[in-house]
Amino acid sequence: MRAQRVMAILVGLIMVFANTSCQTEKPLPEQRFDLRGKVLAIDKTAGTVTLQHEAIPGYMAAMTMDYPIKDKWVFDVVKPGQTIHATLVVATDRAWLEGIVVTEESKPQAGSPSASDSVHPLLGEEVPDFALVNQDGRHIHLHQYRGKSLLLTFIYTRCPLPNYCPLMSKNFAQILEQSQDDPKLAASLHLLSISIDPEYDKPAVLRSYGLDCAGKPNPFAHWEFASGTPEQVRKVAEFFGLKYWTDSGQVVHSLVTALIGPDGKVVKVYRGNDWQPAELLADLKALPRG
Ligand SMILES: [Cu+2]
Repeated sequence: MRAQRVMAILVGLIMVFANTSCQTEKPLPEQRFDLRGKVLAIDKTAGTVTLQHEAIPGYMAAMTMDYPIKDKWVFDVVKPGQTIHATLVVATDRAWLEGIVVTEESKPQAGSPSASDSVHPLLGEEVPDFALVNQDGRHIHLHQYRGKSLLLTFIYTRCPLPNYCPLMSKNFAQILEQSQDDPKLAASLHLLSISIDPEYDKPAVLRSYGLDCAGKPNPFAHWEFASGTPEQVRKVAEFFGLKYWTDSGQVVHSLVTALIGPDGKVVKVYRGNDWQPAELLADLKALPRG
């Protein structure tokens, strides 16, 4: 079930709407799109529905992802297997569904999708010495951060959905900023955003994206942005259980953020986009300082 959920938190992009800055504060007008799709799962606690939906021409490819829903009644009415029609609302910092109408009841199906994906990595598992290339074109490898608390996440600079990659970068910016209140914590913390679009996110692109996010005066001292060869990125992503692929030129992906302790072992994995910077800061503070 968990693996299904992870699989389900998928996002697409189109460059026209790309909001590449993680510091954008200007509210954009809400955009509304008609959306039709099949409900794969419902999570009443999280307030989300996993929808396998058709393409939104000019905006988003057909894909499967979790959408927040504000109307509580939906969770008592909508069932997996139904086809629904809804309005996708995309605002500055979030997206959700409203105006939901069930258009077709579920049909019995022969065989069900398997949830055979195992959840990686295991807590306490040692992170291999993955090699990547940072925003300065320098080769880096993960063991070089041993002795520090390493917080890593996966993004790509052209991601258009405000509550996916741009939110991860905003959260990271907030964590970095708030860590400054505790000089010991700040000194022992390193952030790493890994691009899953290495063909486009070359060092120069990551550098300019990172300058927007990481602040001054020494932007990359505690927060680096990395990609590498597609194979290098794939290996890291696989280890952390991140799913991504390209569909009609768009990157479809799940979200995974991981905290690695000073000993190089996985402390905690935060999936999806509903974790809060405060929660992560608390976890960081509880770690032994290397
Ligand atoms: Cu994204």
